[in-house]
Amino acid sequence: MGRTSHRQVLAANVDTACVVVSLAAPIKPGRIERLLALAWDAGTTPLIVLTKVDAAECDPGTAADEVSALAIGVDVVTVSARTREGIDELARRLPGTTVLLGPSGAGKSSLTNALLGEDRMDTNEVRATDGKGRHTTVHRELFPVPGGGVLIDTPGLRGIGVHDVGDGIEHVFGDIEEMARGCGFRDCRHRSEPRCAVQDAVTDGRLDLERLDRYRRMLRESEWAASRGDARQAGKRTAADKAITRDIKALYRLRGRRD
Ligand SMILES: Nc1nc2c(ncn2[C@@H]2O[C@H](COP(=O)(O)OP(=O)(O)OP(=O)(O)O)[C@@H](O)[C@H]2O)c(=O)[nH]1
Ligand SMILES: [Mg+2]
Ligand SMILES: [Zn+2]
Repeated sequence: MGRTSHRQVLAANVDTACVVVSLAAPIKPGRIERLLALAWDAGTTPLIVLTKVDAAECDPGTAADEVSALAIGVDVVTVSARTREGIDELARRLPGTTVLLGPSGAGKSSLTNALLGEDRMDTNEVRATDGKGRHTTVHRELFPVPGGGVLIDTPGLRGIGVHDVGDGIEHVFGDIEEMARGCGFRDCRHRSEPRCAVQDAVTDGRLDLERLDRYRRMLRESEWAASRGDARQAGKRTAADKAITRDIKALYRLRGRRD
């Protein structure tokens, strides 16, 4: 999926964006933060789904704590599509329209099948060499959920550009933005400026330096994108919003006839 179409999966009418993270692979904080920014920016409520707990590489509780620290104000649930651990609880949290986001091989389609209670989506083993997925799902697919609501499976997102996430950055890094209010300079870059409250937090261990680096990187990219003036992008978003709204309306009409 190209960068320009990310917003398409997250347009109007989506209530919950599940950020699907495999516990059978190393956790990539930057990717989680970008997906969260994308979800917030699109006006959805993100939920982190740690999946493949049956095949976890690390202690699931420790992983959940690590991910919670990146995802302030976001719930984290742990599941296995294989054993169905946590699936019913997850289903109860997704009453409206839900989209599954995450890299190829994370287990989005397996989760779709588990939530639907039947094998509707094809799935594929991740590559043995590097654990990457095979981009098995190539189109977005919408399904009515037995208990009500709509589930949207998506192709694995390849790269997420910052013009896709916009205001989401402030939301994801709300802790740092809050700290920054204490900086001596309004336009503090939190590098070597005097009276920098953010650097103070790093020094006394309240803030992870790597998280600060990721925040700075995203801000830089976003400023760069803004300086280019992405009017064309904004136009595409509108068209994409219309497309998904159409899909969802059609699905509800179908449900109405069936019920
Ligand atoms: N052990 C275990 N394996 C799982 C689980 N969920 C998915 N897998 C496996 O992970 C691999 C990838 O799963 P998919 O559901 O195809 O992943 P995807 O996110 O849909 O990938 P793309 O369609 O390529 O974006 C498959 O071999 C699944 O069987 C799980 O809960 N436990
Ligand atoms: Mg898939
Ligand atoms: Zn500062």
